[in-house]
Amino acid sequence: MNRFLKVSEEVSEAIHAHKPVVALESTIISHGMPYPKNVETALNVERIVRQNGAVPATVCIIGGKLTVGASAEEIEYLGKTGLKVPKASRRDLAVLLSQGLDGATTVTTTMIGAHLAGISVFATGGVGGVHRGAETTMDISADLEELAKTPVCVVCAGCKSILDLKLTLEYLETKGVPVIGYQTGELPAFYTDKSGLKVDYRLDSPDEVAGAFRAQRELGFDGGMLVTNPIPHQYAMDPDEINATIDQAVEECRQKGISGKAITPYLLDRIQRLTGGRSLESNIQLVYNNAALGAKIACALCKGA
Ligand code: PSU
Ligand code: MN
Repeated sequence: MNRFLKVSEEVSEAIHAHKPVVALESTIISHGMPYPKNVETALNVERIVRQNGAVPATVCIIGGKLTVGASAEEIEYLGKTGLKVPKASRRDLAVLLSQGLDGATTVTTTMIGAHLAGISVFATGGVGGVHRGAETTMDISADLEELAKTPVCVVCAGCKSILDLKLTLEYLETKGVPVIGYQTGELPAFYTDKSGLKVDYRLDSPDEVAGAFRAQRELGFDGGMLVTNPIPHQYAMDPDEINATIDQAVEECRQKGISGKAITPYLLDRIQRLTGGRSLESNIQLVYNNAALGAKIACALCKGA
């Protein structure tokens, strides 16, 4: 096994027994939500994965180990330490691991950890994408490259409109990443279940998603798959309101000159404050919804294996 990888006993046993496992990320804990809601949410997400028949594996970097299956104490530490835990994308891994440091894994590095450990399904809230204005800033999340080259099925609630959703879909098409709408033909936009953009394919059951993922593996393709699962309607926000808030946050971000990896956490925090915490509640509910679907897909994959 890779000397930088640490897989918890429970997760390791489940993988070896071909039981369903769902990977979970830690940037959402340290950078995506305030303490203590972040810890409470992360522990609830693990519970929901279990209730749906799979073993949760929260991924993070602790003391120079890419940890797959964080303990409750580690989750508490990541949540409490918050922004002081470096947000770790692919380019950060070598230095953080060799220096024995900690890190919060993004979608990119959670996919890497999942794949190294042998986990095929990963559930989260939102993935990174092509930022608005990327034609001049070149700010395109490493998450899209990772989806192109690492064979993990990522379940999310679509992309936030802090991104250019149209360009994000174009980029994924170029990279050969299938974008699946779960029980919808429209790309969900995180806080809302509609974006006005079509997804490549609509699939209606965990079995169908598992079937597509299996086919991709049998074709010998390296890449992953993006399953977009709309926020349950009762938790969705009003599109006009949330889009106006996002526009305001993006404009403030631009005026303050915030750049690079600080952009996404800044915007998430601003949006949460501007909506008086209502967007946080939506965010939490959509993550729960994705955790349940991720577990069902992981179960379907095991059943057909
Ligand atoms: N989008 C969200 N919530 C998040 C993130 C994105 O709605 O927490 C996090 C994820 O960890 C994602 C990362 O992988 O931000 C993308 O950051 P960047 O845009 O810097 O690549
Ligand atoms: Mn970026």
